[in-house]
Amino acid sequence: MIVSLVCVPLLLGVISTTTKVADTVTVNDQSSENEQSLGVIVERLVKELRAGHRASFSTKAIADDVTAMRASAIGEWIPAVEATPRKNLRFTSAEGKISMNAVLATDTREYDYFLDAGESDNGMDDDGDGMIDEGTLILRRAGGPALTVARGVEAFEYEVDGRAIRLLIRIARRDEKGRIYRVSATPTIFVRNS
Ligand SMILES: [Ca+2]
Ligand SMILES: [Ca+2]
Repeated sequence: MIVSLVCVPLLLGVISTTTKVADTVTVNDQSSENEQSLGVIVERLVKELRAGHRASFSTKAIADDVTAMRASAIGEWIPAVEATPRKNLRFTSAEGKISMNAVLATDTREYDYFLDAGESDNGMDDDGDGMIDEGTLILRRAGGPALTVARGVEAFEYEVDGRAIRLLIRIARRDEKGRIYRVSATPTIFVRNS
């Protein structure tokens, strides 16, 4: 009897992690193109993160990290800090290789988010284009050049909690009439490898 009680939450956990990524995408208006591109971005991120190595996760140090003596300078890459929202992430992932074999995984992926010129991170639309705190999400693979993943990104944030990563991405688009469309995704990913 005790065994069956223990099994229920475990089963529920498995079901929730296999929920399709698309289910976590929400749209505030008709913007199928925007939704589709976010879906593609999130699907790739989820795959890469699932096949990632938890021990490889690192983030750029912020002022708090220097104060807490986790880093000697702001911007230095340090091991991921748990339970605090961060905007950049570097990790190695087995995705695209033999995804379950941690030993063969080598590719380093670095996601970083930069505010547009004219925007500051203050919850306001500083440059008057209707989008709030928008910026560009970039990806560097194996130390290569920065590739643009998406522009008009109003939020790219994640929190690490053990092997779980809670991600938030919100993308905004402005049509020719100046209307703003937003889509967001908030997947939780469980990293396979330690
Ligand atoms: Ca703006
Ligand atoms: Ca702003």
